[in-house]
Amino acid sequence: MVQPIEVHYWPTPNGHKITIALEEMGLPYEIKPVNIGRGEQFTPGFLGISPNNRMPAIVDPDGPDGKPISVFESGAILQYLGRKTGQFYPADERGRVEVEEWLYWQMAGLGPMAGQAHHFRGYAPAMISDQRQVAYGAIRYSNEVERLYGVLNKRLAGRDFICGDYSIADMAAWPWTVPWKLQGITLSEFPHLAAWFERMRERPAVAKAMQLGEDLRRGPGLQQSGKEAEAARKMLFGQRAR
Ligand SMILES: N[C@@H](CCC(=O)N[C@@H](CS)C(=O)NCC(=O)O)C(=O)O
Repeated sequence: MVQPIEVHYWPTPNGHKITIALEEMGLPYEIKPVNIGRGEQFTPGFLGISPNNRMPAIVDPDGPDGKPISVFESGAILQYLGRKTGQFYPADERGRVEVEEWLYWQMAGLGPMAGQAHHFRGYAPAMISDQRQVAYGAIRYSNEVERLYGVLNKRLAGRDFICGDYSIADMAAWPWTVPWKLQGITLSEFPHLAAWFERMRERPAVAKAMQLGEDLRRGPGLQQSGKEAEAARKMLFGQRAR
């Protein structure tokens, strides 16, 4: 019997990438929630598989040579799953390079920049009394995210998916475009991207993965009180080596 892949997960864009991939690939999996607002990313067990104290991470009991393997970093997980199943990650070198270009574009560009935009637009205004300090970061990262939307929009002109055929590059990028309003983006200004956004959203596997995230967030005992949300902010922001 195929044993499920453990998915150490919390419903954020980086987490969604992996549940989308697993749904699309038809692999059995089991969610192991890592409530990052409650500091579960710092437990020794989790750090053993994800030393950067970030989710997502997976443990595949049926790794290479049939032995278990753990993988952290969402891009590495997508590549691993793509290689394992031979799906959504071309085997030919040219096709693979193209998918990797856009996967790394997301990992090094869209994800981190959008993450900073979320921080400066969504969280910082309530945390910093001098709003001028917030403005510089908000403008810098909003501009960069907007530029990246422009790049992706151009790429998607005449293509249904980022690399033509649906691939792990789409699974990586799409979850980061879901909070477009929070990023200060007007989606209709990017028509090719907007069409792709809908194309992605309508995929049953994508819808299922997103619903799973919603259900987890609403799960019993998981809603945060105001105090808990504040404690979570303290936990998440201002981390240093320790
Ligand atoms: N480059 C990493 C980033 C992962 C990441 O930033 N995860 C965040 C949630 S989206 C997290 O686990 N944060 C916990 C923390 O900041 O302590 C990846 O793509 O896997």
